Amino acid sequence: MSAKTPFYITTAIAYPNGVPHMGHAYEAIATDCIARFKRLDGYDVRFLTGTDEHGIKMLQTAQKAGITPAELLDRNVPAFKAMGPAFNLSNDDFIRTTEERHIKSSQAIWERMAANGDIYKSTYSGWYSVRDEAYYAEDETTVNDQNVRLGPQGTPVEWVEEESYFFRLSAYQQKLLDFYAANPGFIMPEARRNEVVSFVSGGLQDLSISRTTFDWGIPVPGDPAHIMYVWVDALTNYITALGYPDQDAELFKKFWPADLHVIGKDIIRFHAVYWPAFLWSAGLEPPKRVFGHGFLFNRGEKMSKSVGNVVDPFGLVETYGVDATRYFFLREVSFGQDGSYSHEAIVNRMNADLANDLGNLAQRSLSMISKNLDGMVPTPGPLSPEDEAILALADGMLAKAREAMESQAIHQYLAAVWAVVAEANRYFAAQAPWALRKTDPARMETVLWTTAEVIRQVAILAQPVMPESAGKMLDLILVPEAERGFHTLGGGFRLQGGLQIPAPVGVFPRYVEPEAPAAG
Ligand code: ME8
Repeated sequence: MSAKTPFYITTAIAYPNGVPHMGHAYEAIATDCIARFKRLDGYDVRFLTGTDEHGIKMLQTAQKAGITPAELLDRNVPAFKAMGPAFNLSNDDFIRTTEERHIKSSQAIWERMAANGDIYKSTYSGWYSVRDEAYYAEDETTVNDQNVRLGPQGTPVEWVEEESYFFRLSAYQQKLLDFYAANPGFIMPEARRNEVVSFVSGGLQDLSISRTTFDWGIPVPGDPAHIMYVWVDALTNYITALGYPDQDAELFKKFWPADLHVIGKDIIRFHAVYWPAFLWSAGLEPPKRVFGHGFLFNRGEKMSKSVGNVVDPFGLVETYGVDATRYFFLREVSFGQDGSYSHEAIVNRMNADLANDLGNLAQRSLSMISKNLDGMVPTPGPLSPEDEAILALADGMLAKAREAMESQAIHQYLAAVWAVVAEANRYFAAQAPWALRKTDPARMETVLWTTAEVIRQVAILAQPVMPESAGKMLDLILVPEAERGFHTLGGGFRLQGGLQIPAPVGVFPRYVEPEAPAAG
């Protein structure tokens, strides 16, 4: 049995009613970065992503295209799966809600909730947003100047009236409020928690959890005229993938409750209100944390398939490369807040932070080792206060990064690492090892060793955000696979002198604008 602490992390499962947009890729990249960080920090990580394939939105999109929902899935799901290799995602599983394992699991959780007395049949009449796949109370809607009624997310709502099963959500109001109070870290960031607490404090209505007017969904056990409300089925994906309803399944025992559901801020209510209530009703524990990240805007506008201003995430990777794309979004956008991006902003980060600050520092210091020391990593002599100072900063990065990542502040973890990169550049310039070559070669060796040791620690810490490039940097200084974990950070471990390293190759290409075609 492994002694590692388990860590279960998930993304939302996307609706494949179109191809993936940058918002989907952003969520996947951020979640992947957290998963990789935890793995390198010694956790036994399980990372799940997938697609949410039922519901009226999927059905209507298919109908509009003149195809069946199954054909719509065949068209779009491959693109969601292709995000894995394109963005270098390290997910352990990819769940599709049309899979047999999931149908079984959704019906099982329904039966448990029913057995607990939380499900009853009645008639629903109220507002429904197909785009959000959400029911809204009348006082959450507004009517715009074109006389269209909109839900709180700005999407149109329609009047629904049909026989429906209900979940006794109202019975869980106090339990939820007590739970939020006892677990202040359950909903993050704080602004999201406040929203949810105020929503729940305002009173909870029982929730309609089945539909009869279409059939693209999972049949309700014992009453197949009803299909489950898509969110009952969607949320259940997180336990299906661990083997539910088999609660003795190895994965379930090890990984439930989940440590972290990473989702967008628009779907906090489903995860922080409905989901814990469903789980309690079924006799299961709620997840430990729900993190609602912000929205990405391209030139200031929210991207969505329905609005049509989607920027193809695969195109970004082709243009800038996977690691620069990952780095840009995770460094530039404060995780939890909205962010925007543009070509200029990406190129700026790529050239300034990656090619100049980190890439040049590695290239200049390692090529000096290559040229002046025949590629032999030097053994340091006595350390000067300047060497001690930069090493202390490098040794301090892990604690700062961990602290930031405790609250999913990915941008702060990266800022802490790049602050050391900036300081290492100042150190390198001030020590001027190229000048020491003639005057004090022993001192030059110490400066080059110190710089290489800082680069080693930076590269190890850069792996979660840029797995490929950081790996290449570690290859340059011959760090073996077993020494790439965070246990080698913080000063208890040092780069050994005497290694024969290859001549460095550039790891971070500079972005150069393609030349305009010559006139004439
Ligand atoms: O909500 N910027 O699916 P979805 C950042 N199937 N994130 C964005 C975004 C943007 N512009 N647009 C969407 C669903 N997202 C459900 C989830 S989970 C059991 C079921 C995020 O395809 C969004 O917030 O509409 C969500 O977390 C994810 O992308 C999938 O959105």
